[in-house]
Amino acid sequence: MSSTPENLISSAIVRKFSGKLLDGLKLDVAIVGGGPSALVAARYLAKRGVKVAIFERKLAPGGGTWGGGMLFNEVVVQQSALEILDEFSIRYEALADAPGYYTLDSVEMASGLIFGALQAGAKIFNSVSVEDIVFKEGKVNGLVINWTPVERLGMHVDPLTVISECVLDGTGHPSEIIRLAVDKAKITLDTPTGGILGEKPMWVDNGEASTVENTREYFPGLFACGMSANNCMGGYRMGPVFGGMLLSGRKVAGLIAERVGK
Ligand code: 48F
Repeated sequence: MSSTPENLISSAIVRKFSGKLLDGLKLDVAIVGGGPSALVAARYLAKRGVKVAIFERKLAPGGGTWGGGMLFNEVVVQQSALEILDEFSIRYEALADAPGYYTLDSVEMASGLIFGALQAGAKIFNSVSVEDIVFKEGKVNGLVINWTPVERLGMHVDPLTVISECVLDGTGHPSEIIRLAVDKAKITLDTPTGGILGEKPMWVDNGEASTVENTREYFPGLFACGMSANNCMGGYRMGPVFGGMLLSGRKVAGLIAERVGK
């Protein structure tokens, strides 16, 4: 029987996706979460020739970017982050009454960051939840993944694994991957207590600066960026200003690229 269009379309999707997933099972860097800091990290890593993929729980990557502030779909960035927006060709406008601050459309930012990461060569696996880490001989070696609908419906389905030289926790406020590593692998983090210090309340300028400062390696091979890094080190939250997130992503890309020798 000859192939029908229905059959050709379905087989093209299955073949292409299977190839992408097969290729994604062994990475230099596995990123968990597709928020703004992780998307920036993915682009800068991919541009340096690092094999990198993002695993994002939701259907749409972009994390907390889409909704702006309280669903008013505009966000604010500071001057120091403009060159990162330029790198992604995302447009912004100066605020005449607030020198040093710029506004931009949050939908353009989310879609621009996603597009920029993909165009640079990073892969994004959406609707995939990371439910555990691979931990061997005292080192974080990768991720344990499953479909988000499997997770949400509580289906009893075994996961698959992704092996990687480094793991980046970009899961935002809860630091899900670092939390898993502390709770299940009993690792000691490079923090004053050895554990997660926990995010502090809102203090915009302090939070913005500490997000970048706190972006680093917390255990050999395990890095954190964005709000996850701030949660690890007890930094303040900052709301809908995104310069710190963008700068955090660029910083962690540099640290990881050095770590994997690229
Ligand atoms: O929180 P999120 O946007 O990450 P971020 O880069 O940015 C924070 C800002 O959006 C905002 C802020 C700015 O001032 O405070 O909150 O730190 O995105 C985190 C992403 O990780 C996904 C989650 O769905 C979201 O898109 N995520 C979280 N846990 C998992 C996950 C998991 N276990 N597996 C896969 N994805």
